[in-house]
Amino acid sequence: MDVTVVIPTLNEEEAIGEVVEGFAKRGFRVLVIDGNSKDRTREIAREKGAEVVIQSGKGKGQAVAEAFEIVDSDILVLVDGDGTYLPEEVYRLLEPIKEGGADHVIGNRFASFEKGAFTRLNLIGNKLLNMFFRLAYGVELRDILSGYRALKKEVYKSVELTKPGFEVETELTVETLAKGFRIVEVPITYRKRGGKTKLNPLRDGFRIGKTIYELMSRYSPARYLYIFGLIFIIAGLISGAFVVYEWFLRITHYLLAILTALFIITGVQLIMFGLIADFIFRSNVEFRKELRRLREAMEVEGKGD
Ligand SMILES: Nc1nc2c(ncn2[C@@H]2O[C@H](COP(=O)(O)OP(=O)(O)OP(=O)(O)O)[C@@H](O)[C@H]2O)c(=O)[nH]1
Ligand SMILES: [Mg+2]
Repeated sequence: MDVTVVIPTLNEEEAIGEVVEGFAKRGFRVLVIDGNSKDRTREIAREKGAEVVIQSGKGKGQAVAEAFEIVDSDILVLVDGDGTYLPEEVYRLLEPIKEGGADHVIGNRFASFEKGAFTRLNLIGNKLLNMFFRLAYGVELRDILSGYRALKKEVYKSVELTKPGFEVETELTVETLAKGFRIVEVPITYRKRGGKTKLNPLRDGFRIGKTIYELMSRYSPARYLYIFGLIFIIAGLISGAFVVYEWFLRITHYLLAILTALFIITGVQLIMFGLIADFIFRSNVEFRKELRRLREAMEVEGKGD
């Protein structure tokens, strides 16, 4: 299968040579998408055999989105240029796709990471964001922010990336799930970084958390409705309890009683709409999956002729 390795870089002269070489000598085509580095990153990358493109906009997310347009291989491997991931482990990521068991493979860094590869803040932040993700989406993934991934052409050509920066991994994960593709995680090694980080843990961590929340509407639009429905019902229960309590004291609140009924009816309705929205959305995802399976089966048959 034809594979292109995409490496987004911004001032990574310390590590980029080793990374490009690691993939190039194993026969992979390498595309470096550079954010206008002020050091020798582009020169070194070219020397080691990469094709180098300067991104048209700003941020890792924009660079990745642009690379997805340029590349046309069966599989695209995405990896950072800071030397934290091992080129020789790329086969672990390719395997599940080749075997037909996955459309998008994530390298799970928590499997084995070098001391100092995560700062303490990054480790806690990563764990928290993954936990939040599992809670919000109900999908059992351990390392959604990993920078080492393999994607089938269908996936990288159909995901819609709108975020410019470090929200890109979150968006990639959510879009893959929302479009009905299968994600698999495989254990990989994570090494300590050479060169300076481009990540601002607090600012970017916050943005990623916000993105996980915002994108819930793409994957499970109903969850918003559930939350609002629940708020209405709780408000209704509180005002209702008050009305009943006062009624026992022989004080009757007509208006508040009506309001209570409205709160609870509205809340229940919102939750019902949510259930319907969820049902429609999920059948849609199932439908896409089924269509894809059908198309694949037809392609296999077509090749047999
Ligand atoms: N093209 C491009 N690449 C970028 C940009 N910002 C960061 N990168 C690259 O994206 C990759 C990931 O960035 P890192 O700074 O390593 O972020 P991180 O891996 O989340 O954080 P660390 O754990 O500190 O390494 C690196 O190869 C960066 O050079 C950008 O604006 N444009
Ligand atoms: Mg890094």
